[in-house]
Amino acid sequence: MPYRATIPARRHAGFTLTELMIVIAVIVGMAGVGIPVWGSIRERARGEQTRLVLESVATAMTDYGRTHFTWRDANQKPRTALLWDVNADGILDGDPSLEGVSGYPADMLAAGYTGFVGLAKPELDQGRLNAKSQVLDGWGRPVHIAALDAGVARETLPWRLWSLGGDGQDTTGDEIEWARAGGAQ
Ligand SMILES: [Ca+2]
Ligand SMILES: [Ca+2]
Repeated sequence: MPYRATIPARRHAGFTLTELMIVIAVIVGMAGVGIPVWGSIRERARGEQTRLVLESVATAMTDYGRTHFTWRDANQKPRTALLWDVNADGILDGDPSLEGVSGYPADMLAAGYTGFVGLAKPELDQGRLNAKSQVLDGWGRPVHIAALDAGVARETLPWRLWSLGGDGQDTTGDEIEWARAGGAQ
């Protein structure tokens, strides 16, 4: 009987289709877990960045002391406005020299108003300012400000600084806030 060598069937190199599908399923599964986790870490970091920005702003405002800016308009009539939001749009003012055509009267600028950054000189990363020198939160949106009680003495005016939070909408519960109580300096 002639000898016939038996040669084992050659295994295919690389993955079979089933193995490939398992690998793809594992990668998809890991990505499904990893993307939300990464998203939540990023949101937490932005929130933390925002808290630091608000703290720097609040410190600079408190150190500066004054809460109102007074100037005379073109008719020499005295005018007074909340120092940090002279154009009353609810956004902490930056450098109004860049905004001369959008809500800042020339007579007010002539009287020395230079916005939050110019007046209080807060310790801020330049990346935290936009082209108008408005202060930005961790999501790159301008920081909001409001006086809490316009009826109290100007130098002890309570105010509230806040970021809209991750959703960019106000009064949705994720806002990050820094408030100064009335009477405190
Ligand atoms: Ca403003
Ligand atoms: Ca919100």
